[in-house]
Amino acid sequence: MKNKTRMMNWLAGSLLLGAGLNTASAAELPKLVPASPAALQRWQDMRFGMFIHWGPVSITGHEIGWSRGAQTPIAVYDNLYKQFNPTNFNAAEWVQTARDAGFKYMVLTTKHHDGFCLWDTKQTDYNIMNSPFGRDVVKELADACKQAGMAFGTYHSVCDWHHPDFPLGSPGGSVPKPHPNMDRYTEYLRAQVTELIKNYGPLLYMWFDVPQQTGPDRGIPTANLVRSLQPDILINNRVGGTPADFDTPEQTVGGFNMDRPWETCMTICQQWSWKPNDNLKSLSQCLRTLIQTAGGNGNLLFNVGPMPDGRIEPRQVQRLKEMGAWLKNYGVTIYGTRGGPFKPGKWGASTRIGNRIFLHVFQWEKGNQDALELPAIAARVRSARRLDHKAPIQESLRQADTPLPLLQSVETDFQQNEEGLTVRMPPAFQDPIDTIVMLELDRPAIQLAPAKVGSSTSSLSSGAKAKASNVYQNMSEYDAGKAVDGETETRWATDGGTHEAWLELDLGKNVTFTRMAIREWAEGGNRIQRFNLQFKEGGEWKTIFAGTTMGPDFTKRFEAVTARVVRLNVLEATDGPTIDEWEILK
Ligand code: H79
Repeated sequence: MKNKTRMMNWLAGSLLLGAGLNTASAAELPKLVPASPAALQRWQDMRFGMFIHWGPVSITGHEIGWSRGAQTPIAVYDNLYKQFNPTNFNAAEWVQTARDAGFKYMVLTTKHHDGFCLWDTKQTDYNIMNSPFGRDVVKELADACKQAGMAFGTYHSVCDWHHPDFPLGSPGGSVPKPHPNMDRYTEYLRAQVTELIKNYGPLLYMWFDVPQQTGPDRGIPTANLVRSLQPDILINNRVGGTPADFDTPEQTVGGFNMDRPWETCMTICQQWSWKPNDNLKSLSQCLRTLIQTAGGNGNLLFNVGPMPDGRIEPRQVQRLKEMGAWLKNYGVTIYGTRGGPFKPGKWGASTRIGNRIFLHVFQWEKGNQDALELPAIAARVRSARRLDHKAPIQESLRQADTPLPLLQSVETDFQQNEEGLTVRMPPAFQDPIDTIVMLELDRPAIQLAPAKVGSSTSSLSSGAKAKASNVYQNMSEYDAGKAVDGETETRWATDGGTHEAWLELDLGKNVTFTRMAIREWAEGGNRIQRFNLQFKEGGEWKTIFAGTTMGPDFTKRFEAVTARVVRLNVLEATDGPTIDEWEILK
């Protein structure tokens, strides 16, 4: 969290810095030549790309660019290339790994902030041809991609903390250089971009990064140069001074957006370049990230950092293979689809294509473990089928009217009325990572308005009037309402040493409910030892349920109760009871 805030501040700072340097008025600014809509859609259809951060820095195991002048002294960092000899590098092998993982495109760091170039550039000697390896890595990869029908793109850092003309240096672009010349540097950058497109293209896109000192007066002409060299190329929003073609949320899944293309870039471990024993994401994390991204209508650019010997770390290859195995079966629900109409959330995500919606369910209803309640959509659901992949689904499934072979899907119970859609799934058929249900509609799914799942519609207690016997230090930050504000990050808390307490909700009118889900604050441990849940009837409290410990995952189903006022009585607690969220459900 802290790191993210730091990163945001840093990014905002560098953007301001770039904008501040722009002295031209808006009227004089060059206009960006727009992207080809067809090229944008082709790229969006790919959905899943492989990002590769590599260079001599992999020898140290520290972060590319950022470790220069930090963990590694500049004089040491800048000489690493003299030892860089990745003799096990095999472009065809990387591309095979990418194919097996289900990636549709590959993007390599041609030059990161450290300025080292992975291709045979004529613009500087600081490049791979002068390492003991002496092979043009960009060329070999671009060729291998072409051969395999894999799209190829380049990451190219706008800032260059190594180049003497670039005004800022290491560590982290924080140190001014003695003789900067931004005009000359811009020429250098454009000459390199030209080499990349002319000698290694056509490229899927150019992914620029960290446009320090680069406002629209420099960024837009660079983008237009790129476009003039290859009209159907795409450009990300970090070329400087222009959002260009797509947004690039970094290390976080982007927000649902049907209007503006976006691509999340994220590392398979924690570092961009290789780090020994880095924390590898679980298969569930990897797949759910991809699903949430596609469900939000974005692409995922998933990063690996190859080792100094030229191989991608075997455990990373293994994880990628697992993703590929899943995509072989379920790729039909990702590639070529668009996000929505149900917005991604904790519950899961949805994608759509033709007359179909694919529900990817991560979490079934609390206290109603076999159901998912979805908001109303303006289409009739003809059938709901669980994709059950003993056998791979065929590409033909992507046509809306293709009947599904029975082996590959199983009819699923669902109900649709004006209020919404309920899908039921016996727990035995729920997949621990992702249960996929295909809905067949009576019209094209893309027409449907985006709809939010859960919260306001499902919890009858959201926004209820709440009061409590005790609030921690009487602080509004911990008041009773925090248990029904729909946010698990906020909580109702009581003073330290409190052993008994109550929390009362006024739901505004009589409502009927059959379930409750309560999250006791996990970090406090199981403080609640004995409690009951009550409702008021004719001025008297009646008990719905009495329990002992509660914990962060308490759910209860009961005979329907109709009431307006309910309360939680904590009768015994080891320390002050505190509740993240109390949901009352139909
Ligand atoms: O190439 C990757 C990053 O090196 C680059 N973009 C991706 C694709 C990037 N450049 N700037 N930033 C990311 C944002 C700044 C992140 C930072 Fe940090 C957080 C700088 C200091 C704290 C990450 C963590 C780098 C050093 C520590």
